[in-house]
Amino acid sequence: MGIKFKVLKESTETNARLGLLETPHGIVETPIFMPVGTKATVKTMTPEEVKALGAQIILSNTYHLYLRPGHKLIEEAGGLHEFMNWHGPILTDSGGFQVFSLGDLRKITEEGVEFRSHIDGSKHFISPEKSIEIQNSLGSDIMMAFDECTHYPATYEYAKESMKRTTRWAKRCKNFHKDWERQGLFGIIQGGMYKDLRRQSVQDIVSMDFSGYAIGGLSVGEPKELMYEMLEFTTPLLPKDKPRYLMGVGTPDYLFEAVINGIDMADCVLPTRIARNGTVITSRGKLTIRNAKYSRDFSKLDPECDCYTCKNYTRAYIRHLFNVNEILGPRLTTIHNLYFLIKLMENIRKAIKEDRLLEYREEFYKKYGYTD
Ligand code: PRF
Ligand code: ZN
Repeated sequence: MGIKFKVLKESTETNARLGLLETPHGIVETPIFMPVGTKATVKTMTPEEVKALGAQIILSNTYHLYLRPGHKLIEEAGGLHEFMNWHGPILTDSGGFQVFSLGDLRKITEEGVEFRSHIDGSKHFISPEKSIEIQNSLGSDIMMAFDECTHYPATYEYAKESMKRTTRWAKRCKNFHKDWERQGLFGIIQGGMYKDLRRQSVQDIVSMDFSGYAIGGLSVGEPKELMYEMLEFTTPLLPKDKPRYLMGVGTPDYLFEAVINGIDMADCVLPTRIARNGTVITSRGKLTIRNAKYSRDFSKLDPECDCYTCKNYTRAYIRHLFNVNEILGPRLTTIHNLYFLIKLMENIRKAIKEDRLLEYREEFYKKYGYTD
């Protein structure tokens, strides 16, 4: 069965597409936003709640699960789906990005990356083969190739060396993976902020024929305009008949621009992370619920939202929960933020279907308060 992708409709006014992504654990409508469950849980939510919000696929992380509880333990449990009781599609990131975020704690060689655990300092080594071995044990529907997310800024020389290494690692991942019926594998495009390197990366990675393609190394601290420029340059180079995934992007404006350029999938920890410190995404922009001005505000978080939180609770109540450190606070804001982005993508799919994506974007930006 493996991974199958079907484009249902191409937008007439932009490069956006409407599609269906078939995985061993179910079908995903694209474009889609994937909530992040790094450590085999979307923080504060049960899988049933995540599903009820409308999530169709979640993302989890090789690096974190390898360290704790260990991929062999998860394999013993019957795989990640069984272990965490999420029976829909799961995508796992390869660990590359997380290991590279460790800074001084890691050393890159041709063979792979040596690093010290951020938990207890113990020494580990992840190679492309090891990353696939771990992801095979986890049993995710979609695995990611082991890559190096080139830091920003990077010199041309470094970005090139790093991109070439990512290509060699991708080849090793591809050769090591055996059961393509049970698990798909996506290749990752790198190349820093250099167009010719991006083009080369696309050429080399696409020639290996993966189940889908991800654009990595963007939204890593570069100015927004540069990120849009690279996105606009790189996405159209990817094959039309395979899913395209923009890694680590999840603010409403980035999601709009990604979809308009032909991206089918995106993920981000942002909505869940900011929810836990009391920041809420609404149709009128972001708000910080701890703010004193909400102490007697008995309206809902977002006047236009019909999530469980907005149907039942007021800003004043949620502010109170955060003020007294009650655990229900982060749960309610997480529900709202995830629902907001899932609903946004649903609206985006509908707008593509009805050929009014640009109109919808304008309407959204006006309300949200984006000036550009
Ligand atoms: N590579 C991997 N995961 C990622 C990234 C990447 O470049 C990014 C960059 N935004 C987020 N997550 N493997
Ligand atoms: Zn809501």
